[in-house]
Amino acid sequence: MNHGGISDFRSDTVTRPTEEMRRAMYEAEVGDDVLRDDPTVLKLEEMAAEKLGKEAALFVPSGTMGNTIAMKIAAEEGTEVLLEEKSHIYNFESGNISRLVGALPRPLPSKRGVIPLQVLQQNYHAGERLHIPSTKAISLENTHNYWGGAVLRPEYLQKVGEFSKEKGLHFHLDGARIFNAAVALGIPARELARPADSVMFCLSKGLSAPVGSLLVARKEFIEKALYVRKFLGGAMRQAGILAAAGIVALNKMVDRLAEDHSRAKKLAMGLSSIRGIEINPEEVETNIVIFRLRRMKVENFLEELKKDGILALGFGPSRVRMVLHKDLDDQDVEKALRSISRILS
Ligand code: TLP
Repeated sequence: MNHGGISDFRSDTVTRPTEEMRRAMYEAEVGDDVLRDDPTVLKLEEMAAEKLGKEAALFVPSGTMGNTIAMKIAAEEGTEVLLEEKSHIYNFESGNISRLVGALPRPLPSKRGVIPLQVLQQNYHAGERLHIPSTKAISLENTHNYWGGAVLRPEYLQKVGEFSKEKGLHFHLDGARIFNAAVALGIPARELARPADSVMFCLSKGLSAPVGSLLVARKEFIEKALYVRKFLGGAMRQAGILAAAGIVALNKMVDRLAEDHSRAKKLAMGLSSIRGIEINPEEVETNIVIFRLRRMKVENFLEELKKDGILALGFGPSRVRMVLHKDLDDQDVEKALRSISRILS
């Protein structure tokens, strides 16, 4: 089911709200969330905290803001944050760790989002020397966008959690797509969230709500987050209108993510048999499909695809990203495979 004949594979952020979301938005009971009396926002926050197994939650306008707030509280000027070199927070969030926190982001290599424990250990600085910033936080991403929706396992997260505790670090999880990870593993999202001190997740991606993300953590952390959200200009008034769609997203849109995952697999399998494309379908675990073009330039490829009513994103000099979501069905996948075969033949 595409919109206006266009099959939009650019991102799961393009999903339109469902009828039920629109109805819930229309009917939402609202208050003033800056005064903390919007009942729908409070209900969404309570649900989010419960689903992620944390004490409290805060509704924020975007994933970027949720991550930035977490970093602002977890680290401080002149300290350091360990993160993965291809992470969204490091590459695509306007340099906020440096600009707004004043901390040094230290990008570390990984195997598809998994930074070896030894690498974390080697890069941890206790700050005992005046000229070396002390490490305050670790941030990981689950699922990992750049690594094609790769899933971090609970056993690994547990080890990072233990390391963080031992060193007194804050462990933040950019869980923009944490429900995709949970559905792929067949476990509740709270099992992935447990080792982390804070988690940000998005309602506006595969869960299809129009706007919003949540930051979940302990109560004291979320109390501080309330101040930082205000300082960043992210406090909204009758935000219950938006939160209402988020409640529907959490109640109704999580289990269906499995459909996106199986379509992503189908697309990846199809792509792997097209000459001129490099992809390992085994690596596709969730809703993101990334492949390399062997000969054609990405811009020309995207241009040709567009002529067939298909949109995708360039993700680096020879990489293309296609993301599955609720507004794409089997026919869209078949149409894309036909078009790509034609373009590369
Ligand atoms: N990702 C967007 C683009 O920015 C690339 C997308 O289309 O995938 N963490 C992760 C892992 C993300 O993928 C994104 C958005 C964010 C954070 C930021 O969320 P927003 O866009 O709500 O600020």
